[in-house]
Amino acid sequence: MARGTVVQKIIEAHFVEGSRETGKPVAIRIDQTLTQDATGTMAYLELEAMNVPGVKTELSVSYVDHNMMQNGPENRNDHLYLQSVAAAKGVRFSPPGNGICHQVHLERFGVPGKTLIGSDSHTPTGGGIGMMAIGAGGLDVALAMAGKPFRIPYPKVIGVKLTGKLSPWCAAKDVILKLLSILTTKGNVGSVVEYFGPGVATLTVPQRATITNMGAELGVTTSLFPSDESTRVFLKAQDREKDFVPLAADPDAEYDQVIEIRLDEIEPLAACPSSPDNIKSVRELAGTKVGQVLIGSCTNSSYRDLAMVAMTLKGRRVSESVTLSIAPGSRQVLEMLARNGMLADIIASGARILETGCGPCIGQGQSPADDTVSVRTFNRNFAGRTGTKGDQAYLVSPETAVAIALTGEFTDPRTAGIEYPNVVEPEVFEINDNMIQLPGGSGEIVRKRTIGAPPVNQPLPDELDGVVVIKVGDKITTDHIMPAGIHLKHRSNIPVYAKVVFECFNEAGRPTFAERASAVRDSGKAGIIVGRDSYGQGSSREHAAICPMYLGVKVVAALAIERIHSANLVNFGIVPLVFANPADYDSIGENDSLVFHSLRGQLRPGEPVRGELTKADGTKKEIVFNHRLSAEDIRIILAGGMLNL
Ligand code: MIC
Ligand code: SF4
Repeated sequence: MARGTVVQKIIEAHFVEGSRETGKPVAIRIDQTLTQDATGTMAYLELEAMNVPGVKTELSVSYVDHNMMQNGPENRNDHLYLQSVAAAKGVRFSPPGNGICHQVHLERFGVPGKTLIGSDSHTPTGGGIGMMAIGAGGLDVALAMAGKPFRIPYPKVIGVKLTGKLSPWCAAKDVILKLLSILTTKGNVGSVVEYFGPGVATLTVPQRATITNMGAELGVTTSLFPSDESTRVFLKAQDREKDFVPLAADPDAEYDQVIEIRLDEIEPLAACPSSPDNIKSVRELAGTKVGQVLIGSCTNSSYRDLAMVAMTLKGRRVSESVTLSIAPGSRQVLEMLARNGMLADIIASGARILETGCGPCIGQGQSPADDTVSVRTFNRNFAGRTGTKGDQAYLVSPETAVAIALTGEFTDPRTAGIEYPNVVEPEVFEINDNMIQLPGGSGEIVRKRTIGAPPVNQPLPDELDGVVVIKVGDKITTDHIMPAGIHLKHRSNIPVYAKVVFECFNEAGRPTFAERASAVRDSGKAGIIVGRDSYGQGSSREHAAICPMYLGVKVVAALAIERIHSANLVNFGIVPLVFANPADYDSIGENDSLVFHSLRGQLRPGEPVRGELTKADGTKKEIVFNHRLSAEDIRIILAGGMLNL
């Protein structure tokens, strides 16, 4: 077990109860929460359902950054609900236009050594400033706002030792892409990545935040950096020096595993379609034609990133064969670029400026043309996430993206013949919090037609007569389960949103997943989803649990289920099971019957669960499943979900 690490110190300072043994549950006190609009409406509806009069955290902020297109009233209805519920419950509100939750939180609210949970998987961005920042489902965030501790498995600590210094045109993004090539998106559940070593001091807080942000793609609980002189400099520039506290691992700290990354050996990398760990060097891809370049997202739109882009574009023209669109991550950055003239250089080059927010990263506009390559500075390139079927999305650094925008093809920025711009970090950022609304007012909550209450589930039956509604393969992401893009606006209207569960697997001439699952439910049986490895990876969207629950799903059985998704399943009364014998995955098929006798009694911490499989031809077989459920998780599942408790 690791010793003397930063993460252990933060856990110790927030310890409420539980174990200090790796893998065993530990409950920690939560200082801060954040929500964004796409998951936030459910989180606050849940908070209301718990009858919590006001939040108990030190600081809670509700951001609007995902659903900002107003093609129909739904999104604006959500914003008004969020604004009014925040005012009523003691939560600060960051309206559309102020920026992406993670970037704004880092700039204005993050404090080293504090704990933060957010209803978004990229909450670990806060690890860049030395916070223990964790992504969770909306219900867990609502519980934290209600003053409840948050449970995690006591982490295994992966120490990443950084040495040396990045070379020109090689970026923080390349560091995390490198780590993704080593650790991949699978098998890291229950770990925390902690950075240490002499290379740390060479990285600024926004660079560190790029690295911890995309650590989410590793599937770890969180990633974090120590808090040092760079952290103090950043906080001072944000006029928040009083929030600085130093935080370092002990000199003789021990990690469960150590990986060394030499920053001077890092070269420009790209994550190729359709997984963030499908890494190649930009060198190898050189010459591949590109149709679209997008810069922004919570991973890469700090002042430094966009100033570097502006300085590279200055006096040049974006290639006629691509479109370059830039979505600044925060109003702070956009305002600074506007005031110092860099925005003019960007516009003059032919780039398109998008609204400050998530935008194309979550399929809100800018879908690429068919059969074209899209290059993005974002963190996810799961198939279809762009809004174009069969998309080819690559993830790169802003350095690589801007070189590609100028040439129209994959170009190693080191060989593009451009001088590396010398970005001077601002000594003072433009501080303007006038859009952050403080709680207070009449307490009246605005609830328009499209805001529905969270659906109610029944307690878990003892005899669970199940039918396999769908069987899917490896690495099924929450984007496969619950698509975003044009459907995102239905996030607060479960009956409508549930129609598109597993939409990408629907086939012409066959009832949809939603139709098949509701038919099973209406026949009095329980729906079962069968997955393979890394089921539910990606986002924190609890809709990937709520909507299947609404359609009558009671069990998800897979070879491995990702952390946040597994927690969301528990919160909504769905049993997450893991095949004890992986070969049994092959025995099961769609429409097979899987019966669990005395399931309520079978569910005990650390004990297997047995089900009886019956194939269409009548053959029977016993299948044994394991699970990682704690006594508390089981209590929640038996009740049919957290809200019933
Ligand atoms: C994402 O990047 O997929 C999202 C949209 O930010 C999600 C949250 C959501 O689905 O609303 C996430 O990462 O948790
Ligand atoms: Fe928004 Fe994309 Fe970041 Fe998710 S990953 S919070 S959609 S910018």
